[in-house]
Amino acid sequence: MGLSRVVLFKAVLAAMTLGVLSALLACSSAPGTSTLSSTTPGTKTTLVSGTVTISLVAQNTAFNKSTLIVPAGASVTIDFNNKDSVPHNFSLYANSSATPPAIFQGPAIAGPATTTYKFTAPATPGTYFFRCDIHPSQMTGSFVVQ
Ligand SMILES: [Cu+2]
Repeated sequence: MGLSRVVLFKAVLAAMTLGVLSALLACSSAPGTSTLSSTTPGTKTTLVSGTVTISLVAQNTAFNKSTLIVPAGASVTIDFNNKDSVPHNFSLYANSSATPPAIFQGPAIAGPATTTYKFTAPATPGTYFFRCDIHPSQMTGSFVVQ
């Protein structure tokens, strides 16, 4: 009961959002009253933001996340926090063979320090591979592009 109410509420919110956007884009004739009768519910996925920010911590020669998930082609920002005194970085490769050139290779930083890495996610969905190039056997993970 409670859950279904929440689901309904979210559905109404989504419908309202779509309704407003549809009204803005198409000058709908009845924008204020069409919250549950939007004609374009299927466009929802195209409204997902093309940017994503990920927090990634390096500590004790390990990343705090083993899987990162981003939309295809998204503008990715990684807020990188190296809590170790030794240098770490973040690099993205097509797969775990990590054959150069990297899709993205962030400059290594010695900690404790933070930096920001920005790059564009691959346009092709799939499971890619990230690692710290200084510790390629200890600091690795899956970078999933959806
Ligand atoms: Cu490292």
